[in-house]
Amino acid sequence: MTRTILHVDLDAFFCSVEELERPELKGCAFAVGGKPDERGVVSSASYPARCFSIKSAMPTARALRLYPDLIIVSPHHKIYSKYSRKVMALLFDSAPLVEQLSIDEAFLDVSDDPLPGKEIAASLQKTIKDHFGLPTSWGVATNKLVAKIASEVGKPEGLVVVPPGEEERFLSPLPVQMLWGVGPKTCEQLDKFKIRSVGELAIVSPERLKLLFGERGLDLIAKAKGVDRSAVASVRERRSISSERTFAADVAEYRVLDRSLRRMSEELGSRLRKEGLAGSTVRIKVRWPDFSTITRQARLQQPSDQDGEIYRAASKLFRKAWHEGAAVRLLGVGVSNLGPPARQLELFSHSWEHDENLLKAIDSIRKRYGPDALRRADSLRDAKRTSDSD
Ligand code: DCP
Ligand code: MG
Repeated sequence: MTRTILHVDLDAFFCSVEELERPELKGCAFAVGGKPDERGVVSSASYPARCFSIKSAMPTARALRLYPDLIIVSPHHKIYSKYSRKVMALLFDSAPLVEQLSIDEAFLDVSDDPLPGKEIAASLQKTIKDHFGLPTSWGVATNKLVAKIASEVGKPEGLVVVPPGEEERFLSPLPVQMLWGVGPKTCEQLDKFKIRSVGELAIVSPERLKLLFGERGLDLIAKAKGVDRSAVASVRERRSISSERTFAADVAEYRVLDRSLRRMSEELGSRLRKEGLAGSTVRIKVRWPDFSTITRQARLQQPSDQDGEIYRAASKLFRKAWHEGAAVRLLGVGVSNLGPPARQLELFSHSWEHDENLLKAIDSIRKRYGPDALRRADSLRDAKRTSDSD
């Protein structure tokens, strides 16, 4: 059966919310992000700012060099979450299968709806604009891969429909990096063989690509042909939570880096417990002074919401990725594969209960007196050297 999948992504999300709160920003070149003198980065760039090549993840200082009159707005994460929840609630009420991908994007499977996908998307686009004042872009296709790319292509306030059978033709002229799973590294490798467009990738012989990328090569060809059978998994909850720190000055001291990992793990554990979630994958992110970034991840034996377990996994990953004296610009810890905590399994064999009561007490103190009210003694020292960029 041919499926009808919609993908929606809010346009310049953080900026659009700021415009609602401060209408004088409308039409201006501005960016939501951290301060340039604290080595902040751009989270979201308004479309007028994008005319100056300013984009997400770029250091604010660099964005200001590109356009010195750029307005920098400090982020207000609580308000963005509030708007995100409202939009997502509307989407969850509008289709039987909805998969929230991030704070501002989701897939909807409307295969069983008698209305054409284009009409459903147009109507939701209008409702979101009228009710919440937020612009969105929509992609309509027979699968998630193509729908996501279609919404990207139409930005801002686009609605791009790829009819059944047109997937490969639609993707063909686009650059390979628009395909899911084609990161800078893969792109670089493909570029060596002069494979730059999706169409060029689609016609490479499977044997050749298998030699280059192993089994993944075949998956790449399938993607380039617009084939994707993955289902819209109706998950409302968040898929991962993370915390990052950009150091005010690069840090090469293991003691300080490790302490930072511990603080972030404590923060994640707290957030997980607050939401009644546990994660079974722990990830670290390390950005070096030249901006190259690595991520490493490990699976836990069972889902956890415990600071100590997150920290131990993160610390182990970090020790493998880092070598003595290497300076670090940014450090991050994330937990994914979220679900309910599986702690009851261990109830009789471990000191969880003790830990859990202790952690509950810590959480309630932090709730009343702020996140810094209670910390492990060793995560307090050098705290001043870091600035949050979560
Ligand atoms: N975000 C962030 N840091 C990044 C990327 C994104 O903080 N490196 C945040 C800010 C964005 C929001 O997530 O507003 C959504 O990310 P998108 O990639 O969808 O970017 P935008 O919504 O800002 O722009 P677009 O119109 O391209 O979707
Ligand atoms: Mg967006």
